Amino acid sequence: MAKWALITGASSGIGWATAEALGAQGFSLFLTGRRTERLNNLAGHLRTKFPGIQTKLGSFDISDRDETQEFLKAHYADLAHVDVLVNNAGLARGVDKIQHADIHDWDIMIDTNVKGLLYMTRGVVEHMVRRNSGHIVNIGSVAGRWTYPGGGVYCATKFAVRAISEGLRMDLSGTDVRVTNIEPGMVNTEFSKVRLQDQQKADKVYEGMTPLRAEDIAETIAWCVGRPKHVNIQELVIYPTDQAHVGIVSRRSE
Ligand code: NDP
Ligand code: 8X3
Repeated sequence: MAKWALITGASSGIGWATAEALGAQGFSLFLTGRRTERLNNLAGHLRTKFPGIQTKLGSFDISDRDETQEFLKAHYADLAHVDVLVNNAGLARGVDKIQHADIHDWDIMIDTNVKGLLYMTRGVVEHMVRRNSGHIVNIGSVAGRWTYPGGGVYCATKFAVRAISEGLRMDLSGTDVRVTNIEPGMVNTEFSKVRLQDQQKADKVYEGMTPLRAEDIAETIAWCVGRPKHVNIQELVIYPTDQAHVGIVSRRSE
């Protein structure tokens, strides 16, 4: 029987790379995001690269409770077979200080990174508990452990991901369902472009340093998922070598 992984935010960055890494492990893949064309391209690419796997797609806005509930309801039977849920969809919006920030940016971050992750978890974990098997991998961040100026609300959402991961692990105690929180530092994806709404500003974020690649995080996720069932990697902080801490980046060209 096929083993299935559902990856949210698979249309780009870490989610896309994770689809490739889990596809290489023989997982059939349920890929979600808003950009349907990207998901179609990814599914085509994966089926060519890994002919033995199956793919399913879900295009919806995870920050929208009704849309997400509709997806969960429509795919209730499929979700019963999900072995691995990678809660990856997320974003930062803006770097303004709290006293100047756009409240709309806060709503988007909180609704996506916290509420969207919770909706998906609720929809999948009940099946895992029933089967007494499964693995939920949340993509937190170093921003879920340490705060930096202009990042207060994004950091709050990732602190929430850490708390949810810990609370869920406690709630699942006594079952064989595992929960992992991956906490990356700087990864060069579309993240900074989405946050700053400007490609040139986004490029400057990584200037003179070597950031993590999406594949670095994907390989780590695949490794966590591939551990024997009695092993749960609870949390992992992964920085690029050029980043000693949030805000402490070695730019070798300076
Ligand atoms: P990308 O911007 O490249 O990818 C983000 C993904 O999330 C996209 O596939 C996007 O899909 C999806 N997404 C965003 N909003 C929604 C939404 N409302 N509904 C459905 N899907 C959504 O960034 P990354 O790959 O870097 O980000 C992945 C995760 O990693 C995020 O949770 C981020 O916070 C976290 N992270 C990133 C770091 C970095 O430095 N890059 C470091 C630490 C953590 P679409 O637009 O098609 O909907
Ligand atoms: C993204 C990493 O340091 O930009 O979560 O917040 S950081």
